[in-house]
Amino acid sequence: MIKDWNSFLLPYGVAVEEMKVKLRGLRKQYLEYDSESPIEFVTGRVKPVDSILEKMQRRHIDEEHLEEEMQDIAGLRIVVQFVEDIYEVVELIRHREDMTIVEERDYVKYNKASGYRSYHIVIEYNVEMINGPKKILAEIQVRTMSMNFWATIEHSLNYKYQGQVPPDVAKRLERSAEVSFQLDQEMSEIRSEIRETNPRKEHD
Ligand code: 0O2
Ligand code: 0O2
Repeated sequence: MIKDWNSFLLPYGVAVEEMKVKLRGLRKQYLEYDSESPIEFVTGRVKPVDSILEKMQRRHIDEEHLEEEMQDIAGLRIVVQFVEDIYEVVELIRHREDMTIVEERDYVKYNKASGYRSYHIVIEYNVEMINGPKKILAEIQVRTMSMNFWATIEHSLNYKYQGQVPPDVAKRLERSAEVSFQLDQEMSEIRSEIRETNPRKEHD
């Protein structure tokens, strides 16, 4: 029985704060070298205890295996402009020495039945605590602004209906996910056409 959730969650909180700074640093670097950044913004959170308990029950995870089996206690989200930027950001993370990718789920190419799209990366991250180093797992979700718009609304509707979204609403959400993805593709096409007619130095 985890009696002291605060101390259990402490390394996750430290990790989320550190990773937010590091990932926001990527945006700063892009803007330093170019006038635009594929990364729009980065958010992060430690999963609230009630959500952890609910997920433990739903996924039959016991406390001894919580650290290995619940990969999103520490969650980071990177919101980018274009679909191609998702893969660029994933490659940036892959080459970092302070984050080790242990699992990847490409829900961009292979969307979920709900219509959900995002690229999920599970990483191992080392946190230096006062009593020594501690390795934790964290989930990074990389998605476009359009995917984020859809997921945020779908998430709140799910919450409102307590997971029991009426079938007609679910169908409309599924269709709107497709429309939203078409918008992403159209934006990418517009950008590449603009770049062809008006090439910038970096893309020559
Ligand atoms: P809710 O509405 O219940 O989800 P900052 O001051 O900007 O440094 P802050 O305010 O601590 O940081 O948090 P941040 O990074 O702006 O964003 C926190 C919110 O982003 C959370 O809201 C989450 O909704 C969302 N979020 C960010 N990353 C993730 C993630 O990886 N997974 C999930 N599920 N959500 C994420 P709240 O506050 O938890 O409220
Ligand atoms: P939160 O913090 O409320 O967002 P599972 O929870 O079993 O479905 P698994 O296998 O642990 O998922 O990991 P997965 O599917 O890679 O990622 C789960 C997280 O992705 C969810 O967190 C959501 O943040 C997001 N997600 C996955 N599917 C959907 C979806 O259909 N709609 C929306 N809006 N988000 C989705 P949690 O655990 O739900 O927690």
